[in-house]
Amino acid sequence: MSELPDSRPEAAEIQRTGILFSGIQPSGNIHIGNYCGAIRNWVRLLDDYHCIFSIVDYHAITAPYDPSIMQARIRQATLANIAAGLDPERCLIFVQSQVPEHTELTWIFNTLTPMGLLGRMTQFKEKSRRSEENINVGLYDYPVLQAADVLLYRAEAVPVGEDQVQHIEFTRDLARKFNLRFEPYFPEPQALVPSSGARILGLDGKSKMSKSLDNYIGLLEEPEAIWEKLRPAVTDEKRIRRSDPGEPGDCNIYTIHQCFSPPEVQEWVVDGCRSAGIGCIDCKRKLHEHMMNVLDPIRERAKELERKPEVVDEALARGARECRVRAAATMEDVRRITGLR
Ligand code: AQP
Repeated sequence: MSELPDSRPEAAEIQRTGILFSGIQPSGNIHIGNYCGAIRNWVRLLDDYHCIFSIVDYHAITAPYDPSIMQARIRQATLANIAAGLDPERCLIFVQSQVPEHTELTWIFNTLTPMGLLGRMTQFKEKSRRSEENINVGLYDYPVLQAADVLLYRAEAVPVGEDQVQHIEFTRDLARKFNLRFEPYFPEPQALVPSSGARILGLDGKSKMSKSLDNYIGLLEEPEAIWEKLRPAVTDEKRIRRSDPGEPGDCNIYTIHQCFSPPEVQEWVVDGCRSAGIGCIDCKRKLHEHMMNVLDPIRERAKELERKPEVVDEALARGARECRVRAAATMEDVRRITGLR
């Protein structure tokens, strides 16, 4: 796993090498956890790699969902990502289920995967605890499909939040196993995690901010709605009175500051919190101001994209077209290597 610095080289120094792949589930509203942990880095890396991003609908259906709104969610996830900076001229964006080779490669990888390993995956254990009545095989097999997503494009880099690192390590092991069992073919991809924002907690300050839990701030929410959520959000729980000193390292609000606020504001938070010179509401007001500096232009671009649906349509059509060609080529090789053709 490598850590991404918060700044990136000048465009002139950049040479595109290798393939980068990452995905996002259309399982609800894209939130600032997705932005800080993943999308922000995807945008930074656009010129460094040949980038492929997927709206992973096969993954999303492993949790209970309403089929009548799935297409709207897919569109909304695509639109939010483009608005956040995924320029479709500089990367491919496609819907996973439009490239059926993802599930074909999953089957082959299933035959190389010990069952016990999948049962021990953190995400599987957490999600099955949350929805006891729907612990389906898809949820169990999620990491294998994710490995197929990445390796179908022979990607070398996978920028993700902290929660997905275990799955990328599993992907590396699977690539190695395939290469040893058959012949060297797949690269062993690297997880790229941001140095700040890799794990944003929900507004409850307990579990990870998630689309499927009602604990998130949506990337495209209006400023007033965001303030209404931010104001009561949990901070360092040891800070009960305004006069109690706090510890920013134990506060989710400070973690979010690290993604949105400049260094001098972060210092102001650390000093003010530890000395009780500022209160939590002062800290949140400042965060809101700096979040809006980043989110206002994203929200404006999203509104513009809503008026131009052809931008999303064309991006997804081109993404599917080009990814089908790449996926078909990999599967030709894989069928030959595994003796299926
Ligand atoms: N809270 C988070 N902090 C930092 N990064 C996060 N990511 C997700 N939540 C956080 C990163 O966002 C990318 C896309 O995530 P995903 O949609 O594939 O799945 P997820 O991790 O399961 O996201 P959610 O929001 O929690 O969805 P649900 O509720 O449907 O399970 C990934 O790179 C992830 O690391």
